[in-house]
Amino acid sequence: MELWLVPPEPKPDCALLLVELFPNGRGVGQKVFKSAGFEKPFQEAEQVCAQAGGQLPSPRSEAENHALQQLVEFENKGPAFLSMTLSKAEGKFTYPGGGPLVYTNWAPGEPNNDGDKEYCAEMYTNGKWNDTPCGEKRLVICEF
Ligand SMILES: [Ca+2]
Repeated sequence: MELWLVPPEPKPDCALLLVELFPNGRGVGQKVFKSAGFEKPFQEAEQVCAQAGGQLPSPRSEAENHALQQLVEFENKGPAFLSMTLSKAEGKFTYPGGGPLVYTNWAPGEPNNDGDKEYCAEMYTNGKWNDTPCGEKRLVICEF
C-alpha cells in the first residue's frame, strides 16, 4: 500500500483574512478592526489587544471611523474603547505614542471630562466619541 501526502491547497491571503474577519471584524485600507466580543476596563482592554499583537482602535479618518462604527453597532454591546487617553500635561487627548489627534468625531459637548474623571475615550454605536472613566467596562475591539 502506498500513502500519498497531499499538500494543502494554497490560499490567497485575502481569502484567509475574510474568513477570519467574518462576522466580527472589518477591514479598511491597511487597517483591520477585530472585536474581542467582551467588555473590560481600559487597562485590561489595552492588554488584550497588545497580547494579540495589536492595540485599541485609533480611527484616523472618516473611513476608519465608519468601519469601526459598523462593527460597534453589529456587536450590539454598547460603546467600545478607543486607544486615545487624556494627557493631563497637555489637557488634550493623544494617541498611545503621545501624538496629537489628526481626526476626531466627538459627540456634541464632548469631551467634557465630567467630574474630572474621564481620561479615556469610547465610541458610541452611532460612531460619535465621548470621554469616559477608564474603570468602566467597555466592548474590546482591537486594531491591527
Ligand atoms: Ca464625557
